Amino acid sequence: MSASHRRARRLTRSLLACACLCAAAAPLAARQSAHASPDPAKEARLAWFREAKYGLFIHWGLYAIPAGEWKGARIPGIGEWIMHRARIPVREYEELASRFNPIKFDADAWVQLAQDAGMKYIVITSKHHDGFALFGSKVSRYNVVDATPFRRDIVKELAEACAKRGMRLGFYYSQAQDWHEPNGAGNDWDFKPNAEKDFDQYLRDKAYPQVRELLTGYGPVALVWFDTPQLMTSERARRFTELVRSLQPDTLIDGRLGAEGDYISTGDNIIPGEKQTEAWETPATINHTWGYRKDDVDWKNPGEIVFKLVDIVSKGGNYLLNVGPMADGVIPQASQDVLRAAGQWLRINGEAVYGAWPTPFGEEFGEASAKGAKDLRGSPLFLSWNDYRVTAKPGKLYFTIFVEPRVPVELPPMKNAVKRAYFLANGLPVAIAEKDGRQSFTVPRPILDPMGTVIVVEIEGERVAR
Ligand code: FHN
Repeated sequence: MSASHRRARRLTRSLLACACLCAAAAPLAARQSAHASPDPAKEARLAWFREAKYGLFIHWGLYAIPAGEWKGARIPGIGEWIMHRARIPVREYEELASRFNPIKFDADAWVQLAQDAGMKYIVITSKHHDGFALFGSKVSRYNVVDATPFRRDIVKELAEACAKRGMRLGFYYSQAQDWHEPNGAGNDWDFKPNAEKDFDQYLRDKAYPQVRELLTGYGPVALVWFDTPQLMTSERARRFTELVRSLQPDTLIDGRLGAEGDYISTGDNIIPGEKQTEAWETPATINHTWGYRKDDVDWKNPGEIVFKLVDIVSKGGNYLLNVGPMADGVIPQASQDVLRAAGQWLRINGEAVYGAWPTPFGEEFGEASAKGAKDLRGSPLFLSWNDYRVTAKPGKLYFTIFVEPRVPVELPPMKNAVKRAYFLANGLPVAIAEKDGRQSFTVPRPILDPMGTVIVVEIEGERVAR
């Protein structure tokens, strides 16, 4: 295939995908330069995270009961925002607690799902913006133990199941928005506007003590996932950081506290266009909502999940993929099926993912529009290509092929000699040809695995030299 044909083919399938990716890349790259000198303590904390690559996000709370519908009306938007979207008064919304009785909740089954999916950590909403705690808090009775007929500490059960099965567990905690509290950020339909609130009273009497509870009563906490840092001055954020560091020095802090965390959190569902050296994570939905909505059945398919995971890993990041359990405690079967199918792929091809380095190349991500086109935000348009992604380990390059190539795949230029190449799935050799100083391999058709065929290229030396 000629270079121009290849460019044209890629151009048509990537125009839509790229605008938001590029928009995300700029701030990431900019922030990266602020951390030029590596912090050894931070790097030590991050070691497991950089290895893990793939985690399960769980958004669960009272919002799973209305599931996107309030008083017979469909409330648009993400499910966990229903209280805000429908301006539901606190007194009405909190009645949901008396109906929260998820008798099918089985912490072991959830951890088993994450393991079947090939995920290495779990992050659960210990308290989302609605203010309801999924753990037995002594600080506020608005929690699963004191306010529901269920009376079981969900976070504790999950922590025990994770400890038993060797799964790391982290806690999402909405540090600023709390629509249940008069002085928490965000609820201006029951309470005063944010600017007139005594936000420090809320922090002092609920948020700081609850974070302390989470870090003292539930075993080792892999990370705290703060979110939407409204009203978070650096002083207010610093107190959260101090709490976490003093109680569990190994616990990671995400990138949405309102102060520097241990890693960068991208925007929701945003994958940057280029690789990044600082640790980062994309939180992502498996359909369109985080909290369960009964009308959102637009599940991503396993192939899309595998592509996004490998794309993210090839750029140095982690993929935190969400499920929204239903009010009875069951994770929707369709989302379980998708996760397990992607997990099956990982069982065969995980070597290309876990602990893998980002690509030593980068030209496979795509190219800037030659015609100077701009995206919706006016930034230069980047045309992303989805043919293959590259991840690496010492002396090995993993080419994960997503689009059946009609012509030999040219290896990007490098000084290293190639020792051999083979399919990761079955070890069968792949011939490397050389022409005009460029090395290439041919992928037999039909492609071995349409979800992603991994070809391992072994090279002289640990790392690619260019
Ligand atoms: O407002 C939240 C939203 O409900 C969800 O928790 C996501 C997950 O990243 N974070 C916020 C929006 O970015």
